Amino acid sequence: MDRRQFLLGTAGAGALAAGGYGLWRAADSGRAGRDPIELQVRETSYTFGADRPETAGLVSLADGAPPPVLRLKQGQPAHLRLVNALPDYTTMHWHGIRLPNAMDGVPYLTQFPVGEGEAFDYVFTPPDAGTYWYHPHCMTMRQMAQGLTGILVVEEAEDMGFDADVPLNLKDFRLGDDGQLLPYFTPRGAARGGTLGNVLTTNWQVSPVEDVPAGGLVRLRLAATDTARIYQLVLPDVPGRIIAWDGHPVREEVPWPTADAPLALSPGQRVDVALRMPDADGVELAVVARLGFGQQDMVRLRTAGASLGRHMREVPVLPANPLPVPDLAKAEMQELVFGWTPDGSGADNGLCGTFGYSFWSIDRTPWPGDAVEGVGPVATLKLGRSYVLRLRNESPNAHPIHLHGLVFTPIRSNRRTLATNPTDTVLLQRNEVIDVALVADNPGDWAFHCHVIEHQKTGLAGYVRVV
Ligand SMILES: [Cu+2]
Repeated sequence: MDRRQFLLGTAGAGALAAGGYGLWRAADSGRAGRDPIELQVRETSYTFGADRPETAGLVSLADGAPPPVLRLKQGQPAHLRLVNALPDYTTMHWHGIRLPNAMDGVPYLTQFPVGEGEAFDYVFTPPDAGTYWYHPHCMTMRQMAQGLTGILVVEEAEDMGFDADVPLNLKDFRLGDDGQLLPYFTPRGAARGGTLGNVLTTNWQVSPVEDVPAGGLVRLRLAATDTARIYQLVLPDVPGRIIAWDGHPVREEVPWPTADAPLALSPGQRVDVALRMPDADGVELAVVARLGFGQQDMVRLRTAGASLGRHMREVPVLPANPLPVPDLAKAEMQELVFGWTPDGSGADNGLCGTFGYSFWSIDRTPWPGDAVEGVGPVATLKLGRSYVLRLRNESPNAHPIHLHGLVFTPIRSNRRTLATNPTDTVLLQRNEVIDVALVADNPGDWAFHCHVIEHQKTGLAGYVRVV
């Protein structure tokens, strides 16, 4: 079905999505009769600390609380029913999960926007374990700024034997003195590195304290779900190791960050860290974000109880995910250029929101909008073939480039040595060219965009077709 047929066929799609379609998928995957996990998107209010007024107009899946950590099992079918209780359209995207195209949550490309009072059933079986996340892909700028981002953990089939598992959702809010949300985006921010928030939170808390077992092995799951900020992180000075990057167990070591060389975690990226906590009770250690001026503890880990006496050598080697291996000898190269192409017209995103202007482009063409018919893919890949995509950043800004539905591996950069770990989101620094290798093993139209949402929504978006 092409985009035009899809648009023509949408009259009944909402009802189908709410009723038969998802249930048919569930039955098809052998899970009929098991209840779906219901995720109700709703407005809520919340207080970001005792010294602040309550903030209204937030969006979550829970009342007075951040969107929950969702936990699925590798290789087991999941059925997530999105119910929209907002007076606005939405969809949900499962960032980094390799799933059927129809479950990917991209408006007009893979589904119709979900209206107020409507539902959509997302049914898929996550093939890969690891740390992923979810966020809307319709009214993305507004709803993410309002808080609708959450961590999605896909647990390994076997218990990995950590003494604590701590998901940490890093996300800024942009609040005025009255505690209320400031405008979600600015033309100045959209034209540069994005509009940064002024309240840095972890799981919607400012510098929260997490109790973890003394002498224990702790797995941190850090996810950068902000719309703009590239976090510069320094990890506690204890024995530890980076065990997974963007969901997948690392193949090549990622250096332990230091104050001089912090770990850059850009919008959309995740890192899993194993730490061996000190033996004494009541010791506090921080994960620190270094800022332009000063720094902030993103979380304080506090040891509790008698030492468990664990050893770093007991940290398991995470089992490799079943990823396809690109055949570099046969891979065809395609180049994609990310650049600055200002344009007074905004994208036509139908029911999913527009800024009214464009600044950015792929191959010098700003994305005309999710709802525009007849827009072709930025690349067409043959199913099952290997490719090298040359990602060329012609702009002086950094862009975390995200590809849906497929996993790719950065293999070289013109500016630095890269760890060649499989990913779904790679940070292209200013004027950087990175070659990434992939196997086009998942058919469909896969959104491909910058994860600085102000860049995505002002032109730096497109899709890759796998047929
Ligand atoms: Cu960008």
